[in-house]
Amino acid sequence: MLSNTMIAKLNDQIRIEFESSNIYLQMAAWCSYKGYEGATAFLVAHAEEERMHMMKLFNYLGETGALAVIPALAKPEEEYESLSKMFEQILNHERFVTSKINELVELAYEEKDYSSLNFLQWYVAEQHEEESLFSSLIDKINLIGHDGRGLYLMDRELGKIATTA
Ligand code: OFO
Repeated sequence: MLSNTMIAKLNDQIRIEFESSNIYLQMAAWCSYKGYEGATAFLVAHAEEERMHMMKLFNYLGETGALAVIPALAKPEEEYESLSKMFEQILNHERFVTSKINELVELAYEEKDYSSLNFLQWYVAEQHEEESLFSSLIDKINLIGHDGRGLYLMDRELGKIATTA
């Protein structure tokens, strides 16, 4: 059985994953509007992944006899300065998500809640993967360059990742 604090924090994480999904979907809309087809496909797929992260929490709360609460969500930004700035924003957002997962892990330790500790390991691994993916994408953008050709190559690369993922 989960503590009330754990239930509240897991529900808050539902909100964070949901909002992440919406942020990436809005970014995908901006990319589509700007003609970045590869980035659009990549971000749509990533928005779906975040929804799956949210559903895992929703299911875990249900399985443990707790009530999952579907929250009101913040509206994402609509305008972005550039593709490279957008990826920097994504990396910062993922770092924020990692800090929230770490808080959950700390709480599970404090409460000797081994079930949640085990459940959260998946998120720890996932955050490690996501931070490393986005920082390598930023490195690539900086390497390829920010001019038209560089953006074209980067967009193509993102499209490839979206189809192979
Ligand atoms: Fe991209 O973060 Fe979910 O967990």
